[in-house]
Amino acid sequence: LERIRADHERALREAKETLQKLPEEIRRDIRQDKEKLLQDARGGKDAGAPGLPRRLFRQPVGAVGQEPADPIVRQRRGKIKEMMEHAWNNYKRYAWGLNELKPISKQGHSSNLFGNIQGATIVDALDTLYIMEMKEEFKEAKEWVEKNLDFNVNAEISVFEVNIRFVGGLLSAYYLSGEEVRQYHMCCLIDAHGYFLYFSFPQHSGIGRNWPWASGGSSILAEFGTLHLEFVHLSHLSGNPVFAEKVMNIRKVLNRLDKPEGLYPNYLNPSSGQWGQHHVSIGGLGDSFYEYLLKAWLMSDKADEEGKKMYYDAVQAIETHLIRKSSGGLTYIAEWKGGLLEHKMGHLTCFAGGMFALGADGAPDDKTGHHIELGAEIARTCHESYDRTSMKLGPEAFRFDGGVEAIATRQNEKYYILRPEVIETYMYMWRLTHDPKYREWGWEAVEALEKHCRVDGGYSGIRDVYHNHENHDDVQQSFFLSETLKYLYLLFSEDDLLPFEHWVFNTEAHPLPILHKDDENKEENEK
Ligand code: DMJ
Repeated sequence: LERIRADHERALREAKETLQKLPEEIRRDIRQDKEKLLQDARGGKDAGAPGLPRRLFRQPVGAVGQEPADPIVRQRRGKIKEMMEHAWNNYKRYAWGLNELKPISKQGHSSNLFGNIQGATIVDALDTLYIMEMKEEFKEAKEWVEKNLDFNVNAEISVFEVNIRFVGGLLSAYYLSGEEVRQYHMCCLIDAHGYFLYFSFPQHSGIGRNWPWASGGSSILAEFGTLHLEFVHLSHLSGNPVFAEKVMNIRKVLNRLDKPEGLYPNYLNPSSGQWGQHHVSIGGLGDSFYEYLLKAWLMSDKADEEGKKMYYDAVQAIETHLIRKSSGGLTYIAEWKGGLLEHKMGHLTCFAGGMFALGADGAPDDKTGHHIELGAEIARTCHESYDRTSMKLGPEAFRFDGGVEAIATRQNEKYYILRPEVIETYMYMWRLTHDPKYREWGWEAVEALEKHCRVDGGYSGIRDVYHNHENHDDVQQSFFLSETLKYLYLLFSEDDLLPFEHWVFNTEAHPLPILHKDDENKEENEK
């Protein structure tokens, strides 16, 4: 506690000093810090060329796949690529270089999640452009990144969003495309390194603050628990273990804490180290924490035993306390509020179907089949949540109480903002079972997106999916290009495109390579 207090005081002192500086002085300091970081990452003054990774680039497996053999599947996949072209071309035309597009008003859209960092759609879309073989577009996106992407900003950002979209997006683009952009991407990552240490770990040199609404100044489970995949790769590429160490420490603290009924509350107070309100959710505020436990284990080529144990223990507790079956036979994941269940499931929670199926293979006590089954049941429920609306697109949250099942009852839960989670689950279920219904359900979503979300200027979210007429929200979210369209494309691709034996997807659908033990050993021996 004393150390934390001293660190806070130091951060406050530094903040005060910073506030007294002129903007040019702040920019100069940032530049100097950055140069120092670059130098440290290179291993001292004279080592290596600027920004080059320490590791040799390995040709990725399955960065580009074969054409689907079935003509209908081929044609459907072609249609999804055309959707990507429509989204991209309109972003390019009306909002180039800005974070997102307003497809109705045909101008840029800025959200405060990224501070004044710009270009979220470009960075989020890089890898989708690459795997869809949109070569020209990838080239122009890459050039924009080289010339314009600037983390040299003095602003408040969401660590979570910038990590999953920008750091994840740049890492994937690097791992997929290699040589071409290696030098620059590595520079960007080193940029991100520095500022991530600033933002995520205030005890080092920056200032961090929590969301004012989060249970008494608490930090949020899905935010501090969704850094592992990216940070492990930052350490892997730079040779600097500090990034992985930091995030593994977060995990250790969580592992040691007492958990109510084995569940992880969404809020943790960073000063007291105690849980805040005992709210548990596999949707917003909790979701990707569970996802990253599983995927960290998979990404480590199944070496990360701590991640594995925490994941399967958590799933056990979720099954016991949160998963329920409705009287109509739909399996859903409720929210837990201090022991009481709220029988509501968010669109965000629908990702869990894919997660259960992906983790099925390693499930303890012969539960592989059971976890696949759980994934299939969640997929079915989420499909119902789409099917029971007029527009065949799912609401933000749906309920299983007051006589309804899989239907949104509150006006403020009826919107659809181009989210990917249901399609993500179809993609995992398809890859892992090859049951054709998942492609059919995915195609239903394509038809609904085309009918209701496509407008002249791109794709827009919908304010009420139970209405017969669209009321557009006028935002083309960057995750529509990075996730929704990518998962659809993968659903209609052969399994050789980004095969699961070689890649894991971060929570924004950016593929990161599995760090195979054999490759690591080979590299060690070659040194
Ligand atoms: C994405 O940014 C990520 O999938 C995140 O984990 C949750 N929400 C959005 C999309 O819905």
